[in-house]
Amino acid sequence: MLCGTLWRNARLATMVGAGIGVVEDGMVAAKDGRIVYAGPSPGAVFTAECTVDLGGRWITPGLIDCHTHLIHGGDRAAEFEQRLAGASYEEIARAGGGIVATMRATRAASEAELVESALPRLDALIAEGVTTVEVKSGYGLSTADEAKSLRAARALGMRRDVGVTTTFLGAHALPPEWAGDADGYIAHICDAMLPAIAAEGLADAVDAFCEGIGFSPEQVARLFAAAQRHGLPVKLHAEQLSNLHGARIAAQHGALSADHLEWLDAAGVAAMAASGTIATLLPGAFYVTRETKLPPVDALRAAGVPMAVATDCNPGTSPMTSILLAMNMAATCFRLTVDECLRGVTVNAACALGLQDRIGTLEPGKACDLAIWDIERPAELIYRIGFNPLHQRIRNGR
Ligand code: DI6
Ligand code: FE
Repeated sequence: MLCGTLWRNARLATMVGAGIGVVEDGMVAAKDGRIVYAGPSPGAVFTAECTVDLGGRWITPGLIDCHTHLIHGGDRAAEFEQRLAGASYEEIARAGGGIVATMRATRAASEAELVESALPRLDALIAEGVTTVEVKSGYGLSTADEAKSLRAARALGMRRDVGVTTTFLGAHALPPEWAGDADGYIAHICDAMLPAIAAEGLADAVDAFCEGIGFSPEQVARLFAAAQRHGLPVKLHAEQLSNLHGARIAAQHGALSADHLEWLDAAGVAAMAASGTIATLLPGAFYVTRETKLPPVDALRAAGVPMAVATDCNPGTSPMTSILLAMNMAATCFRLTVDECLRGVTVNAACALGLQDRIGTLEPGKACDLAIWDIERPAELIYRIGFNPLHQRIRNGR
């Protein structure tokens, strides 16, 4: 069979089956941007236009960061200093800082400025082998500013060779114009913002922040019903700072993922297991907020809830642009295994975006998105801190 590129003499972590699907003497063949073979050498007989001998390097699927807030104006370094001096994240938020401070900076920025300021963050992820990134809005909090943010997110995918999926997070915080009327703001999102954003095709999913400083489960349920009327899948920031039983609402709506989950209880785990909702763990936010409550990883594992791992890159609780560090923190802080960390940024992250048919594993028919690593064993990707062993990143076979 004639193929475009053949990578041979490689070790593969295919992510197929349980574990990470190791193939010790493997090869990957690509044609027209897709994988046509990934498995043991010699496998099928290929004639390739280009053959690359990887000298025993490891190939994983291109990494997927399935939860980021890459698009935002400004930064919150001053709040970081306030927190170092003793203020809590919730105190700062209630005093008009936090998400609303970033909202002001985001509203003040043009679409082009939002793109330019996000590119260095995106480039940091790309440099670590990320080939797909999810980007949320949620710092505009008006129709025009949310649409601007989502257009900026889509533009990132045109400025760089990376897959971008967009998530509308209008229900991230209550903007000042709606102070005291969260129900009114949710109705406005359902009746005006979401229809406008859906009509322009700007969002691939809808998310909300279910929290005392965010929105109640009842409000989230109204939003999710509206999202489903527009045919959009849903995700939820749930049980991050307290247990409002948001994961149950997410599960009831067949959410792709529920994210954070430090305060998730047994009933929430069971609901997620029943609905097939992915648990996206965000150890960067756990670390930055100095959370001590651990997500119920043992219970999630026992219930068979697939776990994803992401950076949550945002200016407040996770100013982190390293997916490798997110894996390290998931292992060290949350006790995920090496295999769980790797599945968390590949196959399970693909599921959290509803893209499991296109990316996330090394399998024929999937996009040929690869990360090629200068390592001897996969654990090195997770064990080192601040070290990047990426040899090469391949997207769509190139
Ligand atoms: N949870 C978070 O950790 C981020 N958003 C959310 O809903 C924080 C966003 C911020 O502080 O800017
Ligand atoms: Fe987030």
